[in-house]
Amino acid sequence: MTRLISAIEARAPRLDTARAAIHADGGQARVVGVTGAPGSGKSTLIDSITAELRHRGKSVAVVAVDPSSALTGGALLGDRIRMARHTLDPGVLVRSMSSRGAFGGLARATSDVVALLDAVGWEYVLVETVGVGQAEVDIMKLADTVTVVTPPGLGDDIQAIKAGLLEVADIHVVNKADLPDAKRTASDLLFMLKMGDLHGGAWSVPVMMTEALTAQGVSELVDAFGAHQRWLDSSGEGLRRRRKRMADRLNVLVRDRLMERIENPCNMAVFEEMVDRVVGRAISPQAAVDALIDNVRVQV
Ligand SMILES: Nc1nc2c(ncn2[C@@H]2O[C@H](COP(=O)(O)OP(=O)(O)O)[C@@H](O)[C@H]2O)c(=O)[nH]1
Ligand SMILES: [Mg+2]
Repeated sequence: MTRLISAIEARAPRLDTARAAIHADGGQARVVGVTGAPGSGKSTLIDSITAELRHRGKSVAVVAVDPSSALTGGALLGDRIRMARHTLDPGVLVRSMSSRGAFGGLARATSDVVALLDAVGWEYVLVETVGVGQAEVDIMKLADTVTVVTPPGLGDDIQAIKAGLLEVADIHVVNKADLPDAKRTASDLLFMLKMGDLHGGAWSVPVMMTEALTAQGVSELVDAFGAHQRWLDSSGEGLRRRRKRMADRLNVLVRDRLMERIENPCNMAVFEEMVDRVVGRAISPQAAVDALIDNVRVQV
């Protein structure tokens, strides 16, 4: 299992057969994304969510994705220690993913790994992303339910908004509800959600409060995952999202396949010459690309 995940991360060749099997068996897992600023308590919360789901008899795979692992190796180590109480439980699997070794992009490698965990029967797949920005938003696209975690005490400066995460949330969580300002942060979030009316009123995005360390509010949060799932199923939004996801994926796969079929993408001598000519402003980069592509032979 672990070796297969590693192979997928490294985009090993000859995975297509495995992929077909994975696809045929997939589509059962509940994929829940947990995102938010570093330090907001995502990992602690996932640990508590895992305990709650285990209590409800569900198997749980956790995928901790770290786009900047070179800088935050310590954070992942902390996560390992935090999840330690689950290590002897065969109903829990924890896997960390970093950009290192994930050729072709972390979002794609993560989506392959989640598909595999789904196919082999994990009932819940929880995806944590560390860091903020586009990489995080891309990774969250593979979740059925996106949970955005915000810590209190940031005054007017709500991090979810800074990070562009307000819009992607299906569920907002103000974690560290034991700290002052938690209520204020929650009401600020609610206010902004009302202003934005981001989901067109069809799903009213809840703002929940949790204390991840003591698991306060975690059972309610897990209930909210269920409510969101029921809404996805009954509204047709779940199917719409799955379709959109598959369309994106097919696009990427078609592009991959075409790239693989291109022999000698560039004759190095011609390439170097083009670089010189562009640097010397003899030709434009676009003209160089035209010339280089004329050199490409496509296998048919
Ligand atoms: N006071 C308080 N601290 C918390 C709570 N949840 C997490 N923390 C602490 O916040 C810090 C960051 O937590 P972590 O889960 O690593 O955050 P992540 O970077 O978002 O994964 C740790 O020291 C946790 O113990 C909470 O509910 N209340
Ligand atoms: Mg973490």
